[in-house]
Amino acid sequence: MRDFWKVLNVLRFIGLRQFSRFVRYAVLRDIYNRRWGERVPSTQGAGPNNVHGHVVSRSGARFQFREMGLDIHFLTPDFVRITWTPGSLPVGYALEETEWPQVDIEVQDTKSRTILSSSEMDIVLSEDGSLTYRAGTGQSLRREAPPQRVGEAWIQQIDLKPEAQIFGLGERAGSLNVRGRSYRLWNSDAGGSYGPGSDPLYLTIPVYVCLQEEGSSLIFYENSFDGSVSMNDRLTARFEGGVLRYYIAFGALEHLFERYTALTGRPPLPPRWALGYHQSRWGYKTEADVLDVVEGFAKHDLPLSAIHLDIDYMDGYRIFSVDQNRFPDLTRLASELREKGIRLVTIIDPGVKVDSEYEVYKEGIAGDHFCKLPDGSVLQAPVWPGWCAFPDFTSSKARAWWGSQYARLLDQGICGIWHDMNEPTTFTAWGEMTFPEVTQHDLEGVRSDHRQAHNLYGLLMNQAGFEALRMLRPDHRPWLVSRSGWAGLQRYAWNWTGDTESTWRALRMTVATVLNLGFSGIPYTGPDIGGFSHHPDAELYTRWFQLATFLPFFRTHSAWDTSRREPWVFGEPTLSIVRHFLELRYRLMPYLYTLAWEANKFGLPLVRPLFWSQEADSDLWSIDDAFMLGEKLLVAPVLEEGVQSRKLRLPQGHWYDFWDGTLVQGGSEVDLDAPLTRVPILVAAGCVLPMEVEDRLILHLYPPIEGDAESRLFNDAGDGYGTWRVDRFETVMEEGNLRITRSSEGDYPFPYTEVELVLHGIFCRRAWVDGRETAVRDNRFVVVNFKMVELEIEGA
Ligand code: MIG
Repeated sequence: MRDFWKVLNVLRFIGLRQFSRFVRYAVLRDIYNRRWGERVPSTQGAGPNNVHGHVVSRSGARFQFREMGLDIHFLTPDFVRITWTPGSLPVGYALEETEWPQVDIEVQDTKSRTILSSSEMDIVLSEDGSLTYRAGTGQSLRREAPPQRVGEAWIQQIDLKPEAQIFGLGERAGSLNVRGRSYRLWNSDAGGSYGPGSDPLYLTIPVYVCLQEEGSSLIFYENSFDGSVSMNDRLTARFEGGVLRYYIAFGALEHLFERYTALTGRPPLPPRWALGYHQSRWGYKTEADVLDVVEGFAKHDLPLSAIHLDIDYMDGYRIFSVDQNRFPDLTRLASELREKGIRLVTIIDPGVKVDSEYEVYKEGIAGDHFCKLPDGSVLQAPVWPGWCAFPDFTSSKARAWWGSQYARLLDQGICGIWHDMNEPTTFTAWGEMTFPEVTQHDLEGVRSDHRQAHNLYGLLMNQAGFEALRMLRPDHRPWLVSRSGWAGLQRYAWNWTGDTESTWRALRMTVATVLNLGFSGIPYTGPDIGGFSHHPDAELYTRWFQLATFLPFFRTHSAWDTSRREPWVFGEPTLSIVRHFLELRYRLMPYLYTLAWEANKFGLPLVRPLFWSQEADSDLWSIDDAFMLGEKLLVAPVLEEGVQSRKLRLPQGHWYDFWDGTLVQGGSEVDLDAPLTRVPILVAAGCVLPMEVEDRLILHLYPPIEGDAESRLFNDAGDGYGTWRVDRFETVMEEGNLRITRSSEGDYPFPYTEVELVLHGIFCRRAWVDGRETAVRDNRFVVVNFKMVELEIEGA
């Protein structure tokens, strides 16, 4: 049934003309899979059987069972890699090159079990192959039954504590806590429109965080095969091939992220412009369309950082080409926009049109860069241009060739690249919308088929793109946004959440999707504002826009047959509200950019759950209609139609209302005012929130109620690889006096000519900057390059 709707949706975009190709491809795909697919005899599930002996190795130990091998390897004393064999090893695409130091371990044998201990945890292996992990207090944190092997597939079962909640698994359409159902690990096109419950989606990652009272853990399965994770009383993970390899870390959330991103990499700093607003639409077909949009933004006084060109800019959907009638001089257009501070971004799909006159196709054939079938013929499948061939991104040679093509666009002044259809997706009348399973892949010479390469395809397309941009424009930071990917995507690209439906429930689900992507190491993502597939009304658009203002990727986009969605088409009051939030986004840039630096430095996501620093408070665990933007801002978007206020259970501590500065006591449920013009935002007490208007920095000070707090501000040139600086602001409240001390690090000169300090929630009687008294007006005063500010507070 779901297939039927998918096909119908695809037809809507494609028309009947292409449809015969989809039938033909579906038939061929099934024939190929039948002809060349190995029938693995599906044996009875077998466990490891009794352990025969072990050898202690560097940082771990290896065990031999009758049917399986087990390798336990500590990367750090609290981070361990487990590998059950037999099977093919992963190629390592997910991993950042990291040298892990040797870890001292102790091995202790008793009659029925072996205990491996590092300074931070014990792993208890029973004779039958079950594993128990104990950390910290010595309590058992995780218990794994002996794995089972059925044919080439692995099945693992883990006990879950009744209160345990699970987060992550990549991109998911549902609630924040993913426990209670089954999810597939197979990157898939949602077919033009999806809402809550749709699974799988474009970007699956076998990683999850388990929150339970005894302490949290993170598990990453380094296995790219088709698989599933289902969770009820127990968690069952299944992978159709490979070795069963996984990494486990224990500890507080920040620590788990630190470990996972040390393993799979941290996102590089984006160019600063990418954090601005992007306008897109499948349907900006010509230069005139683009100029019209740009003019509209200028006329309505709306800031804009980028315009995206969807597939219509190409000549017959030929990748890396430009339609000369629609865009007669892309170079001129790009440079004209660039002068206005607007970047052009172009879409790139992996499918290369089969066309003997077309340069890219000819080169791909000549260089042997395309995916093939077992008989050595090039795989062909239909996508936008008709029949296409597809580069084998699992070959470094193919990646380098593909990457060299980006010069064609960069040379014309394109500043960013948008990767679509890289699940990979092919059009088909029925069945899986992807390559036949028997498609051959190089996998750096290991050679395997699509069952192993499928989930890696998008990741590696981005690796190719990222490396190309690094090489072709060495003084600029690459900016790519991708629909698909896998573990490690964060090293190369941002993500967007694909073809969401234009409904309130889809808006509601977006918060959980973004949070779970963050739990999966993908911090930069965001939705198509207003939803992709249909027409939002003014209220839905406004609420969606308001939410996205506080998400890393801030872009409006929609399908070609939806009505136009530039902010002004909705008239007033939408236009003014949107303008206000756009301005707010740009004012928040110093804060956002500092979060980007934190993501790069420590692996922390920009958007975090409410329990981020209060894990012990289990009442916060399942809140997925609000989030933290960094450590200091709590955003409670309006996700329901027609409402003017909303409730929220606040984390502990003290908070200030962003809009009027009132102090709000945390730890209980509050009612928040939310007229259409406003999103409830709370600021953590003690925060110095950096905002900017042109080259003026405004430090908004929200005094601590007791004790001290630290805020950071990161600055550099906003692109390239030059010097940087971090300014730290420490706020201390002491006997009615408030002190702000600033310390700086790094060589980049302080970029603001003027700094203003604005106090919230208190009344300031007198102020001293570096010992000199300064005039305070309306709780504001100007400071430049201060080291210390002291304030005498009214009524404190
Ligand atoms: O088959 O390029 O998710 O953002 O506008 C649809 C056309 C292909 C899907 C993307 C969407 C994009 C559309 N693409």
